[in-house]
Amino acid sequence: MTDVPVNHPRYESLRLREAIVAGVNAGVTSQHGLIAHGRGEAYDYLLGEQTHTFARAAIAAAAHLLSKARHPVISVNGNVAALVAENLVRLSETLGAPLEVNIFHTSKTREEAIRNCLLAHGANDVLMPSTEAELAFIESNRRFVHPQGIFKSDAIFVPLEDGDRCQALRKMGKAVVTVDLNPMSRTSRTASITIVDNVVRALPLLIDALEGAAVRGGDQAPANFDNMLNLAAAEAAIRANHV
Ligand code: PTJ
Repeated sequence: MTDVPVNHPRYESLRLREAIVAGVNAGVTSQHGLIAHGRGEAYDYLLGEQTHTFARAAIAAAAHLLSKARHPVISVNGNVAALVAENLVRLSETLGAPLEVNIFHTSKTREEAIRNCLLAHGANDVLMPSTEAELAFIESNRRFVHPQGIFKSDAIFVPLEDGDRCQALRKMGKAVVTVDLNPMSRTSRTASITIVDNVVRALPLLIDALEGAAVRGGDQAPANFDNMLNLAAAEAAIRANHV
């Protein structure tokens, strides 16, 4: 960052703000993405800006679910492209899952910018939304998907999802793994597995969990993961610290 000293107490938070602003300036992130980021910041603050035990449990369950999926896909929007493009590419390689651009705020130009951002960070191929395949149960731009990607998938990793599409994907019988700092959001409550953590911290841990499982020659199913109980633990952590 240009003018913030590394020892500034809010350095990491300010670095992420700068990354999101850079994403907007590069045409990757929408202006609405700034507001969504601010909401995430607020929840992260309430969570003490750390990865909690409930997030680690969700990451272990997510690694298991995604590694067992027949056709996992990684859905990328403008916020995550700005924050974690390199790790999305690493996840795609580790999991052998395609990256697919899918955004809420309609813009062909931004879809292309997100694709280019992923290619610049080492992706070989990026699937794009198409009018050849549409998701059921949803009206927004996010219904347009790639026939060989999200449309065909049995499991989707979609950090910072919106509630409507999450519900639609679940109704279509697909498993959804999301990352959302708000344990009370509709997405959090609808997803199969919700990792309540900042995507910046959660993604490297998810990649580690998948790589660790590969080294061990197969992972073990985490015992009794229950998404709603896990979300209750996240909400309790917020209340214990701040009410
Ligand atoms: O690029 P687009 O058009 O697809 O737009 C992307 C956004 C994120 C703007 C869009 O999907 C949106 O409006 O999302 P929402 O409905 O505001 O939901 C965003 C959720 O992500 C909120 O619950 C935030 O708390 C959460 N969030 C924001 N930043 C982070 C986060 N969760 C994890 N890590 C973050 N860094």
